Amino acid sequence: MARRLTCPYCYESFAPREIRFRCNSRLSRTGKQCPRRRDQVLDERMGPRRSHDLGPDFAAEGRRPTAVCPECDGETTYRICPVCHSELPVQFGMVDNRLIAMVGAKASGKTVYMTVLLHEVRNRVGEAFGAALMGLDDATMRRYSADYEDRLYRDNQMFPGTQTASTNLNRVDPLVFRFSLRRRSLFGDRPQHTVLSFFDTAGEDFSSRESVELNTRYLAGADGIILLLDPLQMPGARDGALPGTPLPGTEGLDAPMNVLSRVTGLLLAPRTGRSAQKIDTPIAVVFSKMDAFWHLLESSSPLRDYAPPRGRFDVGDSLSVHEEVRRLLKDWDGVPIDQLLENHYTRYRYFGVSSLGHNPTPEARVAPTGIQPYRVADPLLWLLSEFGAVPKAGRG
Ligand SMILES: Nc1nc2c(ncn2[C@@H]2O[C@H](COP(=O)(O)OP(=O)(O)OP(=O)(O)O)[C@@H](O)[C@H]2O)c(=O)[nH]1
Ligand SMILES: [Mg+2]
Ligand SMILES: [Zn+2]
Ligand SMILES: [Zn+2]
Repeated sequence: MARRLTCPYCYESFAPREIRFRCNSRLSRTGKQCPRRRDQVLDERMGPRRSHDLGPDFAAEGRRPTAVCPECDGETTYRICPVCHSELPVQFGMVDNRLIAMVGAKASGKTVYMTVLLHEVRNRVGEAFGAALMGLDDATMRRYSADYEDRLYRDNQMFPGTQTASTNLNRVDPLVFRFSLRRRSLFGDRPQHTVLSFFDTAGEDFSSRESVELNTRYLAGADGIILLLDPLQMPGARDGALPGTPLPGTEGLDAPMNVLSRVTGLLLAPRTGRSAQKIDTPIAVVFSKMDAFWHLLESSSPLRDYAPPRGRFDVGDSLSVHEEVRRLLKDWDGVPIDQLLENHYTRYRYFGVSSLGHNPTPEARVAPTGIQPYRVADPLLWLLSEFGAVPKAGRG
């Protein structure tokens, strides 16, 4: 089968030659100029937010970096997705394009985690790894700062529950970033780019039938999965949580085991006939809100320690966290989770993180001590190291 590409905006896949172009609407050599207009397809798929006045789109040989507009004879470098008409990243199809799906039950901490993770990668982690993270398009930049970063870091507020995506089944609106790492090689310093696409799902999207189709596409197209599980939603763990921890109500909530089963079902479904085979998409199984459990851990626990800040993904450290979480799962009645992962996935790794480092206040604000993230970047760095986009250190 020919190589297929997956759009980081709509998660539909297509052959490289199917890529379309958009006229740049400038005055061409022959003195013609295409008028700007709204793009109906983009409107429909991505919402009117992304579709202001744009040049017309047309088909041409999608494997080439440029094409000539049939209406005005102008040459354009804007390549667009044939399905949703989003502008594709420069060198799309030539640089690594990695879609990372983030899923988890309602109130498991996905929105807070994504906000803190991206903030950390743009700042502290980026510095340690010599990496940069840039929004790939204006909408991502605007939305990340207005809807996420400002709310948490400037206004110190938690988020309302994320809106379900199922109001428009075709519409996904992920945040798309370019992760660039300077890599030293025999040929000198050269940046290596990876496109990362994050889709902040609403927890209930994994329990309602209507949105299963959308999520199947989303998960099937992903190169890596971050599954966020909330120990406060596990009966065996809840009781041990730090006194004063706000416990998510159990009404309408889904136990982490059920969320994992459903995600696994979605990943196995399109693979009829091969169902005996394990899922090879790497899955980071991340336990959130670990600050509520620190008091139960010995001071020698790898979950009290920080990952060594070496600018490499430390394999030994990650494996000791993995084993520690597996041990905790036994205390938390979570052994079925471990068995399911073992039976169905070739690559899974456990993580324990705290996005905030503390409980929020009863008014749903950041604690006065501020945001003190713990190990939030480990899952992403593991996935990137599995893709070969971040160097590993140590065994493995
Ligand atoms: N103690 C502690 N609580 C956290 C942490 N992260 C999130 N929480 C709590 O979990 C609540 C839900 O977090 P969200 O990120 O909004 O959860 P979500 O998974 O996006 O929820 P939906 O959008 O409804 O699916 C927050 O309002 C906090 O009360 C953390 O690191 N530590
Ligand atoms: Mg949310
Ligand atoms: Zn034109
Ligand atoms: Zn698309």
